[in-house]
Amino acid sequence: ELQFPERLNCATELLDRWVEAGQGDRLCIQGEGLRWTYADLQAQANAMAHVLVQDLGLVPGNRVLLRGANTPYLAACWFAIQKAGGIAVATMPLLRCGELVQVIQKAEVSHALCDERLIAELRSAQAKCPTLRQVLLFHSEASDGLEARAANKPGTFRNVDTGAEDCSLIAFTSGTTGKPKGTMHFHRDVMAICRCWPPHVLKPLPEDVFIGSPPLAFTFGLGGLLLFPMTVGASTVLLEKASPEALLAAIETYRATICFTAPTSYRVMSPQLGGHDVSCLRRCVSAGEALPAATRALWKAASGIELIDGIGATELLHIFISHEAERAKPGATGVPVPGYRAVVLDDAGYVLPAGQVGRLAVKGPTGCRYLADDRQQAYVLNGWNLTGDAYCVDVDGYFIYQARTDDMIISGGYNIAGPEVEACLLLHPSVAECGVVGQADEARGQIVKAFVVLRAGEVASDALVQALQDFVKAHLAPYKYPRVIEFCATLPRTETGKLQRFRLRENGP
Ligand code: 3UK
Repeated sequence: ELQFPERLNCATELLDRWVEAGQGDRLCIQGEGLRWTYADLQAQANAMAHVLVQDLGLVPGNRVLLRGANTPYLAACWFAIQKAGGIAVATMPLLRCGELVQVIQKAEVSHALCDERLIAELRSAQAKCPTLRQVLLFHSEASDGLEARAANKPGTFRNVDTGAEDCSLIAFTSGTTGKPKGTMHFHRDVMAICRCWPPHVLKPLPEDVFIGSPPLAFTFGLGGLLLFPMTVGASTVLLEKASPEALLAAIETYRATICFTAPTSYRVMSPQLGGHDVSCLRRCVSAGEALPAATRALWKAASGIELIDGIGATELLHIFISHEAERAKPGATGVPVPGYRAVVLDDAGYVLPAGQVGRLAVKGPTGCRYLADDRQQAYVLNGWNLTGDAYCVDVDGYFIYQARTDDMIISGGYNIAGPEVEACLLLHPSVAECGVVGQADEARGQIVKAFVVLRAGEVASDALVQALQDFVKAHLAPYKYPRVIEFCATLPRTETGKLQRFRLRENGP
């Protein structure tokens, strides 16, 4: 059981603590040519907190929209909000006006801090958002921008004495269907994720240099690229653009040691590793979607590093099933992270024995609290979080991912998990990326359809279709083979690297 004091502010714990301990000179954040120590970040956040309180009239409990690509300034804004007792509502940089309106209305946002380069969509949203009283630009040279205002403010600030159960952030799910859901997380939740997965699984050192692609608006990025390095006094590199190519180059430039990104990014980086010196890397973390065994093998062969897989969810804030690098099992996500329990349930809610596929249920120090949303009842049952994933447990207690429960393909009475067929196709030397979905079929209800991106130099042909079908039949139960294969140049993915199966089902690639 994790214990927290009744009063707790995550900015005090993660940021101020280091300065108070005489470690303010340690390197904390790099990016955009900046190199901030812990003391630098603290001074920035303190001055910004004064701006929030004095100039914008922020009071504890106000919800503050944050909008920007990953930069040191965005991180300083995040901590300024925590210091002032506000609630951070970070948004993905690519969100459009309509999506911003939904977030602002749902979270009753009163203040916004927005990177000047992303202001256009927010300005159009503002007209439809009466709760939004104050919008301040950061990363800006404007005379009334955040930097200009912060320049006249003191570098010290007395953090608001927040309660451990006061809300620290509202994270929105990247939901592919329905309206976006806001998930509330308390200051103690922020500290809880820092005490579970990092010390037991990642085991970072104070010398580590973290890097990666997920936006800080995605809790995978917030934890991996900001909270976790600061838990041990390590440093982080925030990249505004983190395409696989840019990430690879940055790993080399910054001599990064711990990398966070999605499986697809490891697949794209693997063949390009030869052109870079990435001997600095010691840990690589994959999350966001299932890690196929072929991708684990590809990255290991290219870099020598065993990927650490982990399943997390916005509802649970961070990773709850994972494995230490030394305990990797190809095809398995891992075991419950210390602090969490996980079981696989049948439809009636009974725990299933090893080998049987059912619904994943998770319980731990963090959990789902949807903001004013009746979908809460469906996600949490008797304290167990139902993530919407189909899993089975093997005889060693490892959790094996199958599919999102609503992505299971039912063909001719068989249940088929698309990701299993994808993992198989990825073992074929011609395949770079693939997505497998169900296609409506009169005779079978659904049939298995694969969208395949070929590796450089490979050519699409009927013979290759046949070869891929035979390949699947030889590795998996033959009824799982894709009856239709369509070749394409790219697959539709979210900003977080997730395959958008609904788009494949509806419109194809
Ligand atoms: C899927 C995975 C298999 C799974 C996230 C790490 O992805 C994160 O949060 P989201 O709310 O999505 C949650 C859903 O994504 N998923 C994520 N990781 C894996 N499936 N293997 C994995 N390793 O369907 C899950 O229910 O966007 C990931 C940390 C924080 C996060 N928020």
